[in-house]
Amino acid sequence: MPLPIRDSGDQLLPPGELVDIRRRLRAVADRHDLATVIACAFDHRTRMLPFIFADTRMAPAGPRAIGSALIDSGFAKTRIVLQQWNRNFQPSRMQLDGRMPDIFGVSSMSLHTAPARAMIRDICRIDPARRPLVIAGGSMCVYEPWEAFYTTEGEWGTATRKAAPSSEKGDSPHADVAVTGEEYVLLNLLEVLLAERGSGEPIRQTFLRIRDRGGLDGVPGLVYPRTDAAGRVIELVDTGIQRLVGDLDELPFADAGYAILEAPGKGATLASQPLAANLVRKASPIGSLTITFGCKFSCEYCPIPVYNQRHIRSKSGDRLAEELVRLVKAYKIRYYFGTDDNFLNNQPRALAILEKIAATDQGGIRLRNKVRWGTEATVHDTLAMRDHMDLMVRAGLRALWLGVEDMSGALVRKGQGHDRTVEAFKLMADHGIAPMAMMMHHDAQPLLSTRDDSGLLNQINLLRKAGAVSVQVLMITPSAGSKLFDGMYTSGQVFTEVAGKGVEPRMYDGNHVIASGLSEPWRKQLNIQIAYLFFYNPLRFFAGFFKLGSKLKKKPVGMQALGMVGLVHTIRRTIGWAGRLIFGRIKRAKDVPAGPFPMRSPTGGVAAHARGERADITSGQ
Ligand code: B12
Ligand code: SF4
Repeated sequence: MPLPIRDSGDQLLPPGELVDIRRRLRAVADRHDLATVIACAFDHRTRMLPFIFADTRMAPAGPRAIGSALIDSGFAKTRIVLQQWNRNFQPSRMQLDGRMPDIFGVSSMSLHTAPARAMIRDICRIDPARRPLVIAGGSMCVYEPWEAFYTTEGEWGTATRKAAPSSEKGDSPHADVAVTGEEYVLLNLLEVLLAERGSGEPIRQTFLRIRDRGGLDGVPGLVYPRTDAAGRVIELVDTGIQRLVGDLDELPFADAGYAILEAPGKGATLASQPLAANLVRKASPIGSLTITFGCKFSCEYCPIPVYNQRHIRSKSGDRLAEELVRLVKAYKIRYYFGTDDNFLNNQPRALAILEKIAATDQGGIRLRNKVRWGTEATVHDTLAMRDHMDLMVRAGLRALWLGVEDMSGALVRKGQGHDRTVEAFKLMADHGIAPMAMMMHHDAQPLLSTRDDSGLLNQINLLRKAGAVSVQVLMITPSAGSKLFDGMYTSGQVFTEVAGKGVEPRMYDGNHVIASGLSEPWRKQLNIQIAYLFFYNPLRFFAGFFKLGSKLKKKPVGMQALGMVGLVHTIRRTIGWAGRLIFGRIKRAKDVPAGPFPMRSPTGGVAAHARGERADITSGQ
């Protein structure tokens, strides 16, 4: 079920409010001297195609954004730890500025629920009187906030939904609060807490005091537990859907987040200093950059448009150019990935951004020579830019990941039919912009078709001829917050167990076939491997050398090399699953999974983030 939409006129924060709250917090920050550590959860078992390089070589934007917001609000003692780089980090042993931090934040995608829960379990080993305030956030909490409150290993999770005996549920170590939104929600929470924090009082105590008298109920975007005297969770209170910042120029600059990254390492604790500026580029050769949020399409399997309350939000060209100049100056990062859902959503805005970047020459930094970037867009919007390809190149844009899905239109129609997709790919390739195909395999799509081009391999062949530099093939998988989610469960497509092995959150990656109505779903698992092998192989790698003179230069060869390495990992990590699908018994879910605890709004009504029980769309607070 998609998230609810807030009432019209109440979906966005008042203009200027995100800037203002940071100013207000700066005025009190020194007095409170808070130390915060934000850890990004990462399950290393998810490392395979198509993200094998980007997943660890690009410091993620979410935790960096939260870190930047804290720094910009005056809380200088903030550190970001990425499990991508620090597998052994143990929050219960961390010290920042010689003490246990006041706040411990966990950022996680649903896919990384297992390590996120492990970190929460670990921090909860600290005596409650000394424990930092534990705040969970990221897309896991946006769509399934209950995951932060039930952390017993193997018992709950996006997929392994084996409910524990109800007498034990509440005893599970848990976060103090889940943030179901963005920077503003956290800052809003801090402002409420700091307004009442007694001198020297542990902030967790302030939190519990205010929480217990309902003082957090006016902060939309939180889910917190109500507990009994022994601290056991009884139910969850959901303060509603967040209000979004409408103008992304109000966000704090991204460079601050890079300055507080923990260096890659093997230790369980934190270093005395963050990663030095001159080493940032080595650890994160690709910089992820927020440019826009939202998408005008509404594909049934995608939660993004509703998450954004159907708004398309953007930074201005001026802001973006300044941000890039700062990043180049401070960290010399050359390659960037825009975290856009569809960068070309709004053509005038995209053109303004491109023109500004192409024209910027500031303090000796000529952006068009200094940065190379890529982002996501749709075939439809790319074709609409056909007269502006040169401008894209002048602005340093060198790759576009296009949601091709299934070009036959059997899955979705968003202007990505065969002819249009091929046209868009050729157009880009002719201009030296690498076309990167994102495909979605599904039950109705054959591996190969003889009569038409509906087969997976037929389509990959077309894309290859049209100049595709990379392909990704993901199996359609229920995505929390999408329209398709409930139906996939109630129609019995989603597996809970295969050959005695429970489906884990990390398998919701599109690489594992964990949902299919077919009696032989292993065919889909093998199709994905065959499709990758068809595209990434030594033959095409060597063929790439003959194309070095094309506008795409070394990109096809480079991507083939990466793709082959990625494919080895993909096969290694999914072949066992294919075996289970062939030989094992498949158990399927019957119902839409809801969380382990009752969840309600502050007034006792239906919770905005609850699943299953929401009869219609309700607004937040
Ligand atoms: C860039 C991106 C990637 C990159 C990430 C690379 C990197 N290292 O950064 C790549 C291409 C590798 C990738 C891969 C995948 N991705 Co991806 N990706 C995105 C995308 C487009 C942008 C993420 C981003 O940086 N956003 C910008 C930042 C600023 O926003 P944010 O991360 O949401 O963080 C904000 C809040 O969540 C919150 N927050 C975050 N952390 C914390 C922590 C605390 C303490 C608090 C208080 C708040 C908080 O505040 C932040 C600031 O506003 C999003 C869609 C989107 N628009 O968000 C999908 C998204 C994150 N991806 C998603 C998925 C499913 C995947 C894949 C599984 C592929 C797939 N099947 O689609 C793989 C997983 C790979 C892996 N092993 O991890 C889903 C996650 C859904 C979920 N329920 O968790 C998303 C949300 C897309 C969607 N379907 O809606 N992805
Ligand atoms: S075009 Fe992409 S971002 Fe937009 S709704 Fe469809 S899948 Fe989601």
